[in-house]
Amino acid sequence: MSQKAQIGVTGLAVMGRNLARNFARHGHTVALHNRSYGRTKELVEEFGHEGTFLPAETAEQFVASLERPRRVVIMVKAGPATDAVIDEFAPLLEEGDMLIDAGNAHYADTRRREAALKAKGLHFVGAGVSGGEEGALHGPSIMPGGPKESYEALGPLLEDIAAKVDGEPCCVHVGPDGAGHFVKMVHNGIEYADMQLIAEAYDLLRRVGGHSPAEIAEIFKGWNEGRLGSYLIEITAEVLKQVDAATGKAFVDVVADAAEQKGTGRWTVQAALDLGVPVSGIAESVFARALSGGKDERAAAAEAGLPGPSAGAEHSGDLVADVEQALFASKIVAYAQGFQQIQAASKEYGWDIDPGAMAKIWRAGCIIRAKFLDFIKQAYDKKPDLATLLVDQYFLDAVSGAQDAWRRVVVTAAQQGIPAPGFASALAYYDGLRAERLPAALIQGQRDFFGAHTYQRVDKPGSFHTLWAAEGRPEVDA
Ligand code: NBP
Repeated sequence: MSQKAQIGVTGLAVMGRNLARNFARHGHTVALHNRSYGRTKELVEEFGHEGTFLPAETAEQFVASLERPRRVVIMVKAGPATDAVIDEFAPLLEEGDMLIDAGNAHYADTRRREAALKAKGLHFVGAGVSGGEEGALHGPSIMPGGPKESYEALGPLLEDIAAKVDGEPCCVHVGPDGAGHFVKMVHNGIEYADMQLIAEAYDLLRRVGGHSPAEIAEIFKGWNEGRLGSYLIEITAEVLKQVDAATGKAFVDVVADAAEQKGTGRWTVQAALDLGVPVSGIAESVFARALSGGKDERAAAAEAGLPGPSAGAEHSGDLVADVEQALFASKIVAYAQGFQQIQAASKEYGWDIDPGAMAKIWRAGCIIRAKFLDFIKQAYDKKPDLATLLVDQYFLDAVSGAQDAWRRVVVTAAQQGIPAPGFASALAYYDGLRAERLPAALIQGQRDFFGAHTYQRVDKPGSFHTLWAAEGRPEVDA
């Protein structure tokens, strides 16, 4: 074969097909492969005119059509399929060649695969790709991990097809081994929190304010022009103004109220638990989806008639303005927690992730793209080791400016019996963070009482244990 491809894509379902087209539209020759040849054939028939594709029926033909170092993008169903593809291709590749897993793999799988392939002299790059099928075609946000040296040969191609902000690509080498997939996972976790907070804002505007979905769509449209400006706010307005053609009702009223999940939110919370990072905003959003899907429990509660508050107090304030403040402040908390998780993992695994660069590559192409990511980037540019985003001046001012309204909204939700776990837990996190003394001191006392777990004192160094059973006996150095 004379002509060689700069990059190849194996796995040509919706995501792989669109990524392949994106590479081709940017002038790269793209080798194509899929387990079943039908998808490969379809792609060439439908979109062959968009660029230069080299379709292959077998893995051997595909590998032979790639220039060296070979760059093989894997875009298959995450899990055993990825391992199957790696097992098929690795023996056909040579030292220095790259396998790039652009699917939604768990970062622990990516770490395992990277270590195994490194031993064979191959580069394995776990790359997070966000933006769904539209993003894959028109410019996703790309979060590649893997060996730094692989980025030299791979980075320019990925940057070519990535979304751009002021000409700057939304793609950067995140860090070694599983760093890219970890960051993509947290991105999805933050997305869960963002969506839950938006849903709570809608619910309060509807149930407390009595606004119709169409009116709330207009409110969100207005918010999208301000500091909340983001893709998720924009599409929320679109969803809320949608009318169901069959019934003439608001679309949101004909959709079953059980939110589904694919698992990346859950992974984020599981990883956060292991790292000991309180991502309460993400956790609440995962649990809220689980509660919404708890058919049996909800039916039992309805049957038992679990009572709400006897009299719902009026909201004291401008509800729309207050909810905007509560939404913005809670969103800041959720992002602060997500970034803290990234920093904790970076430290744990020695990834050396630049958090400001993550904010930068999320500004376009991905689901959580938002105006305020610019401020996150600036915060980390000013102070890369920022302990929490909440102490950066912009965010500190925003949250302190919002807090009275935020508290009013949480009070109203509690008094009227409307669940707002995202708003309430974000506020509790904020109050926990700023507390001079936490009741954790009492917990330490309890732990020492029942398990002799010892405690530290505020007035002198060392570990102490109180002889609880012997009344009046002094504490001892442990
Ligand atoms: P799917 O996740 O639906 O996977 C379908 C592809 O996997 C097909 O090409 C299929 O080949 C291939 N495949 C399977 Br299934 N088992 C295989 C095996 N044992 N060996 C080889 N190939 C196998 O495709 P998708 O929705 O395009 O998503 C691809 C990846 O991108 C996933 O990891 C997904 O999580 C991630 N992702 C998706 C989105 C999105 O919006 N959809 C967004 C971001 C990331 P076949 O044609 O022969 O059956």
